[in-house]
Amino acid sequence: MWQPRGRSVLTGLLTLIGCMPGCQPRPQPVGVPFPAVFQWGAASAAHQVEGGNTTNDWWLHEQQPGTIAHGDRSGEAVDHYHQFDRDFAEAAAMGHTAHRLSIEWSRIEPTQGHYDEAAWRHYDAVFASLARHHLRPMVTLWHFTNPQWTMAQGGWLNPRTGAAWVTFVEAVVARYQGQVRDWITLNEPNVYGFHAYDIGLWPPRHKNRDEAITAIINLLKAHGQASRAIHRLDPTARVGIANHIALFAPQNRWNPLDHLKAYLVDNLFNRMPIEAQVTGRIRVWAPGVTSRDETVPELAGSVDFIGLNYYTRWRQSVFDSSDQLVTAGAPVNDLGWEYYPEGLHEALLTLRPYHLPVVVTENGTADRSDRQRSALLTATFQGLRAAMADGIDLRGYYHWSLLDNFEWADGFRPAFGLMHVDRAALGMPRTWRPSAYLYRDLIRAARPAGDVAVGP
Ligand code: IFM
Repeated sequence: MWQPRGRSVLTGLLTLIGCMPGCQPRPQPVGVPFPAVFQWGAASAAHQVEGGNTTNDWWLHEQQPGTIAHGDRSGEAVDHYHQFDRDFAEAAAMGHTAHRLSIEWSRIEPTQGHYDEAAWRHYDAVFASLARHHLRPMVTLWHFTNPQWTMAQGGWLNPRTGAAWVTFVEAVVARYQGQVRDWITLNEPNVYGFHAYDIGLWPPRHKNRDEAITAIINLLKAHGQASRAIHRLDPTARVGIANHIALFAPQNRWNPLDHLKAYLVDNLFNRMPIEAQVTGRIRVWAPGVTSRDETVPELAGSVDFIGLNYYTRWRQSVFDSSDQLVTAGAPVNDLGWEYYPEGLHEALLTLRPYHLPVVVTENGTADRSDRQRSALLTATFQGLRAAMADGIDLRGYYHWSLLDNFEWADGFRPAFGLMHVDRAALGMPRTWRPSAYLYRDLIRAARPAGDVAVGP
């Protein structure tokens, strides 16, 4: 079991003079084999692909003008609600062995305490389809959306939301244990907390950093309870959180204050949630906002693996209030995020101290032209092998995403899909992008001969 290690003054000083976030990993051999248990797949989330999620907070939010880029609304999304079987057939044809999806809480429980039988039957059919296509499910139990009734009760600022969600989690796990063993309780609680309660871009559109930290802490505490409940219902279950890790590096490597800013942002955004889920200790130090230190017994040892969502690196400067500056001259994707696939290896190395299995639960890029995605996939496979050579116990890679989808406040323009979706055409036809063929070939080459998809 991982033992908590305090971040010493020495560690802090080493960070300031040049390594930790932003340091370059050494070049690695390319021949490291992937273990037979390794899962290959793609990840998605209900609200971004299903369509028709009318009873959650995002649906309400989208109806207000000015909330989503280009006036988009999730609407029918990419109609995965009706086309899931065909979509899973395509994933299987790409050689995927697993698929990460989320169950929409607001569909199952549209009003508090009332579980919708048709919604259950829909997900029954989804899991039957995954099994038919030999795709091992990894199921996310909360991916940013909330039933509207929870928001009327104060959303994630109210610990009762966590208690209500744990009840939903118990119902889901009771129904699907035996079909599902890999559970992601929460997707990116850090991203949600800051977007919904600090930056104010996502519902409920608050602008208060202290509230953002409270929401993240309430999510983490609920995760701790959910993890206990899942293991109680199925002792063979494997539970994790999909943690968004962004790399934070100084804008000016000679400026110690830029290093300090990168260190503080990294600590609050990346390390705090991971340390909490592993050790049970929640330590927040946000100068000028709040500092918290509490121990939550349910959180200690609450994850069987660490989920990593990696996308990009952000520069930090004391002369700029933004914490999302892009490296000067660097290539960027369609959302203006630095294209930096080498960072996956760096992000994986930050997880080494926890001595737990790691799953890359998301990684990809917004690239409608598909000019960057193939190079990203090639670099990613090198990064995965390099991380394994460095001792990371890697168990899976889930590309974000199988299909183009609804990218929250950025709407439908950013295209993350291995498959392009023509939303304007009848039936929303899907087409493989060139990178989908490449991913298939990389998986083929990486899988040990004779390896078959492992069932739950
Ligand atoms: O689309 C999102 C997803 O919902 C969470 N992780 C990052 C993705 C790309 O921004």
